[in-house]
Amino acid sequence: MPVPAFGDAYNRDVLEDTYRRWQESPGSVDATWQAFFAGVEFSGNGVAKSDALHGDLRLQTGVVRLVFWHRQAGHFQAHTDPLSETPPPTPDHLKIETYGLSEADLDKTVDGSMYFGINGPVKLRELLAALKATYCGRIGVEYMHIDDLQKRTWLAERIEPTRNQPNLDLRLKYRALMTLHWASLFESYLHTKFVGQKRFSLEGAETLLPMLDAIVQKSPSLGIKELVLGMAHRGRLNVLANTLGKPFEQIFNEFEDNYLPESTKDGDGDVKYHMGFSADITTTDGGSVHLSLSPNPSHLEIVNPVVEGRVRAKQRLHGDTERATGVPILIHGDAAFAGQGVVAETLNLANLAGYRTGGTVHLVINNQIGFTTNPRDARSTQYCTDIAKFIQAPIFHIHGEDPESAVYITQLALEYRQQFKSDVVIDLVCYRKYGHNEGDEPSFTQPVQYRIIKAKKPVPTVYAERLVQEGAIKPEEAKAIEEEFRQRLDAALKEVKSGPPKPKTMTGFGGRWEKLTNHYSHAPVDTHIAEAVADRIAEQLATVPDGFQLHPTIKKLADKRRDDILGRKSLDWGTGEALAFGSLVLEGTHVRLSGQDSRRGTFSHRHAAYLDQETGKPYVPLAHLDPNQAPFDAYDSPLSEAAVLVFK
Ligand SMILES: Cc1ncc(C[n+]2csc(CCOP(=O)(O)OP(=O)(O)O)c2C)c(N)n1
Repeated sequence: MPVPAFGDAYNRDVLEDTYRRWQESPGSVDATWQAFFAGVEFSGNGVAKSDALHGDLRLQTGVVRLVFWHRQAGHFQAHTDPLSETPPPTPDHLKIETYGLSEADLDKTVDGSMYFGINGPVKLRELLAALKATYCGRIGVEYMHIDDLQKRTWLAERIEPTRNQPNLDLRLKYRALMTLHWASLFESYLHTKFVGQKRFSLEGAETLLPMLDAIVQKSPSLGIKELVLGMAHRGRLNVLANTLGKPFEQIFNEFEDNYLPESTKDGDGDVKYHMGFSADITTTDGGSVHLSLSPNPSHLEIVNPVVEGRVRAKQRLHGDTERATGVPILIHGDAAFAGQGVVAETLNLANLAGYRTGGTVHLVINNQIGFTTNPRDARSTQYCTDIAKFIQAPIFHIHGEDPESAVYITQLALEYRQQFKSDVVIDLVCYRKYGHNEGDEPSFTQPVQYRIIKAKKPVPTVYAERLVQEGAIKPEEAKAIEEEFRQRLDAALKEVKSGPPKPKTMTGFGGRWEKLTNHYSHAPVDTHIAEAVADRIAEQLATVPDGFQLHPTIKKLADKRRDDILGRKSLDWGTGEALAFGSLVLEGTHVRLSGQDSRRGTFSHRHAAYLDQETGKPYVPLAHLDPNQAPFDAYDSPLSEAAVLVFK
């Protein structure tokens, strides 16, 4: 059943006219109206007489509008902010009075079948409770901006019957608690053992770890073999240690006064918040997934297109034309996601033939502050995630102290990515326990917010108490997780303190990168090609498939290129390029051109793609040189000046 596309601007004349037409012949009106009038008849006990019509219409129209507006705007009332004890007040969109309904209507039976999971008659009170639970709980859902009905329906079919409530089994609850504790203890350990050092603590946003864990754990069952992560400073050390399994010893070593970063290999003087890492992770049920965290510079969000480019390249190397096995995961800060232009540039690449990666999972650590700037001074939008709406990504807002909702929505988001191969966003609404870094005093600039934050219990404590209260775990079990983790940290620190100063261990380039060196040479390279190769390219440039209607001027140009090469005459720039590209792909090197005018060439000199003058279909001669050649791709690209540079 489609999600009804009702708005709220009803016109009585249209309604009555459509109703009359439906009475005469139900098939003469569209399917949504058919369902609507069936509901009207139903609530009129099957006697939708003309004089009863308006009363029934009022009720059923109200129902339809309530369902529509909860889907559309329920997130405004969702309780997602852990710094607020109460949910936001009910906006007018969600009040029954707005739709001409009253308390007296709540016990009337209405047709609830436009809501998934209620198939038919239901008391209005019950329908409203279902809507509130689904759309106004601890998860705010934005998906009505998605035009694709299939995607919208897929989401509604999942979140409505379940009332969008997480239903984690005990094992998953325990795992969520464990990863929360890891996140929190790791930070407090660094805080006490390396006093005064910057670490860009994750505290207040610990729920990020159960979310990442949910992605890792679920990946193998969805056919995902590789995750490429990109993130900035916040929580990076924590993610390195607890998600990617970078040895604690290595991290502690980098904090030591006697750490010698200059002893690393050429050009790798990275600081610890910028370093990349990769690891193969075995999941609890024996699956395997490769994780890499991209190195990043200080420039916030610039890592986004790098990650996309890496994933795209990996997909090509693995022949993954479905883009199903490698998934980009981008972790953003709220201020950076809303503020940095490269975010928009990268999102704009999401659906382009030359750049698609089959969808990115975006996780926003929304700690409701950027350095010392409040959200109202940092963006003109309601949410820090609004930028993602232009690519029609679904957006989920999650209460940062509700790890179960976070895990459940993360699983759903990953399924959505795999199902539709498109982007999805999760906005983790949380807080930042300290200042921007641990040396900053946040109450200089946010006195009220930090009074609330200082009074808060750590996120794992809140969750552990909840689990104890519901009888899922015993208090000793939460303590045991802490104790076991602390011992691992102690052992690692002891190891670091006991030895001589250690240089950073370089993981280096392995596998297909083994031959890569950092040394650049200006020595001339032999670029000669055999004459037979040049002739073959020449013929190909002037050959089109049977029936292909080449523009007469381009035909002249193509023939001249062929004749110039075959005649060993001097060549123009475009012909020289064609010989270079053609010979490279024949040697097995992939050639990829991207830029706004890549196919024609800025000076109308390239003509990498010929266009049939009748059908507009392209034909790329250099892609048809030999069945065994490497690909030749020329993509006309967005007018991007930053993202496109880092996307190889
Ligand atoms: C392009 C760029 N501008 C400014 C900075 C300096 N800077 C580093 S972190 C930060 C605040 C980022 O806020 P947010 O994205 O909300 O992340 P948070 O630190 O709150 O986790 C700023 C301004 C930077 N690193 N890069």
